[in-house]
Amino acid sequence: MFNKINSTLLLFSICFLSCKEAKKENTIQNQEIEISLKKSYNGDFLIGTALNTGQIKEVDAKQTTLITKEFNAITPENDLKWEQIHPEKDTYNFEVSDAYVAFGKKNNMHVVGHTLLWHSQLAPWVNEIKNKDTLVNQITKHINTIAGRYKGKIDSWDVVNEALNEDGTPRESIFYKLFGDESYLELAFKLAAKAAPDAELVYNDYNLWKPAKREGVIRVVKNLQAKGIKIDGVGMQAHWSIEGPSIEDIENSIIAYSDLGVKVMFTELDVTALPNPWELDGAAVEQSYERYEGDPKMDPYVDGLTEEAKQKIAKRYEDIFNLFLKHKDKISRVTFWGVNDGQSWLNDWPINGRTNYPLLFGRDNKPKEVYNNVIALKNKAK
Ligand code: 9MR
Repeated sequence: MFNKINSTLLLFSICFLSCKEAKKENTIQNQEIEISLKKSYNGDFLIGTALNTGQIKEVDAKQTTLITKEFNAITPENDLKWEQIHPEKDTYNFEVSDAYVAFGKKNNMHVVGHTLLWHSQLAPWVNEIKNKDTLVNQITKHINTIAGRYKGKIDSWDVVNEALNEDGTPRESIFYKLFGDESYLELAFKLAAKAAPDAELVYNDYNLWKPAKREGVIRVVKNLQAKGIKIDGVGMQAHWSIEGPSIEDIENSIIAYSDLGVKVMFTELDVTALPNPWELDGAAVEQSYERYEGDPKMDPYVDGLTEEAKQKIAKRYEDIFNLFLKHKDKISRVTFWGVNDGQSWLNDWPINGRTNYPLLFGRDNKPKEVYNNVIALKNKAK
């Protein structure tokens, strides 16, 4: 009797242990076969995305799952810009920015702050400032308050955004005009370094592949370095199309910036396949082309991309990611400007109300074919 009980117990424990082992093995296998961008590019560079307010507030569970599965870095698309976070002289809106930072921390993500100083989307009251001293005071308060609040929480700050013209000369922003020179950049980087000593500090701009604009960035970075002011990276926004810029121009900029001893980040990647008013150049949001609204020639893929267009986008993304992989020692992050095609600013710029397909996830939040192309590059490289 005793022996019978004993052997039943033994049988039961063997079964229990082997079931447990099998379950463990299954979980490991599942983890291994769960494909994602962040896992595929793990060890190369971070893979980021820009979140809109709804995504920060987690209003759509499907999108939240997609964001946390695929990405390990986030940027707020609009909610930390001056007009949003500091709309009146003594009023700050921290509700969404706090939620944004908490979302990043909860999901162990690299949290980017975008942006401390930008001439665009500036609160109207700042544009009314008429003298340098007042502007210095207000910039100081703004940076100390915001960078200070998220000290140790925001990992990387776009300290200054879009300070240069296309030919590399200083943009005549309110900051430049009242300071009389580019020294406002020195102030901004100094303040950010003090308020958020552990954060990575970045100069961010579009069209940084352009040789002339590249020279402007080199001037800005060298000037800060010569004065002993901390700058850690150059953010190349990367609002590109299937036609350009050339891989060679992008590569030359990666090398030039890296040669300055700073990291390179691709901070706002998207690829448009729509025809654009051909005189259009760059990503300055002030440009608008109302006369093309509703023109079907300018909006050819309302019912979906053609096979040819899909292939062009896939090829372009492959070329871009092959370049990124070639220079992965210089690149710390690649961030897409949005999670899915439906959210992209490129549906409304430079022409309102178009149907664009610039990202790796569709309007249904499902990965598109181009997603597989980007992942496959890594499998090839292994
Ligand atoms: O994607 C952003 C869009 O929702 C805003 O309407 C727009 C307003 O300025 O800004 C867009 O993001 C910009 C980013 O902050 C800086 N680089 C260019 C981006 C596209 O315009």
